[in-house]
Amino acid sequence: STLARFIRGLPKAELHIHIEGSLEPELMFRLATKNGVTLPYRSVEEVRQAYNFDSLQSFLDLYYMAAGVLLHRADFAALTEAYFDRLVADGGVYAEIFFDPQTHTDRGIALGEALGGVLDGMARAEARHGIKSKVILCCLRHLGEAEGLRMLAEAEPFLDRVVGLGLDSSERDFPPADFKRLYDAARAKGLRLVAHAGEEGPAAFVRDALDVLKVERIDHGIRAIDDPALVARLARAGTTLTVCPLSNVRLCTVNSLSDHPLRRLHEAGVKVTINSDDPAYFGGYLHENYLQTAQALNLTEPELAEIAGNSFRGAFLTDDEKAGYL
Ligand code: ES4
Ligand code: ZN
Repeated sequence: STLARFIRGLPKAELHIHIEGSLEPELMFRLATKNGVTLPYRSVEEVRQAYNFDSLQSFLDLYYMAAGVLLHRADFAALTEAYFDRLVADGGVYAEIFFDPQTHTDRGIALGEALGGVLDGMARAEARHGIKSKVILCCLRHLGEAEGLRMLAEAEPFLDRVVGLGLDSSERDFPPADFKRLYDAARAKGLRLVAHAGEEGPAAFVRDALDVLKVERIDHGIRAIDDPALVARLARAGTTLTVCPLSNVRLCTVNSLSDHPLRRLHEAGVKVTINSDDPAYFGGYLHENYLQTAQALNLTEPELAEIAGNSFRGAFLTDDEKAGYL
């Protein structure tokens, strides 16, 4: 269609992608066989049938299990390279990817192997497609702040190759304010700061991520829609929200794409972006998120261009780097 062609041709940055969430069932099986890891499924079809989530936690349980097939540096590189092939096919020209060190170090994988493989994949994607990217390390909030501080300390030798710190995993029982010391420590090391907030948790968690953690961007942030004063503040401050529409539908945090808060946030002047979150699990990569959202919310071409522009304006790029994309 005309709309699909317009979107594919629109230069876009992806700012909310968990690289482990780009593990397609085919690669999952291939790595399981190669690495001698047993999966609780007999086929790719059976895996896909399990992608029927009713909450964030129901997804996370499967997602952490599946990450168990990633053992070697080359596995992480293959995962990452495959993601960038998809992104480039979708008209993506830049990405900031999330990586969860604790998912791997807690199973005895050395951080240098896992993160090294991701960085190898990023370098290989740049060599093959000319696409640049940066990596954000995410703290698994369900493990608590002390474990997050240990992760940050362990990452110290690699921080010259890391742009920022994020906070992900189960939101409701693990409020942003519990991670103040971690964020203070990361800021002192010069890291850029983001956090998942207002995905399943309340608008107050978005406010606390801004006020207590002093993050520059909010990942998801859709529950801000419940608090008009907060929406006005996000608009006034120019805070970027990295919204993931297909993820929100699949995890039942919104009822349907057609009443997704993205349109109302955009109309209130909030800098929203469109992203894929965990594309192998949620039914689509960047293009599919743009297309389905545009169709459901009747986003016009100028609106889509503005949203794609937001993805560069909100990126952790220097002004010179941004000028090359905008
Ligand atoms: C995630 Cl959708 C989502 N929410 C929170 N944490 C995550 N980690 C990977 N995907
Ligand atoms: Zn996410």
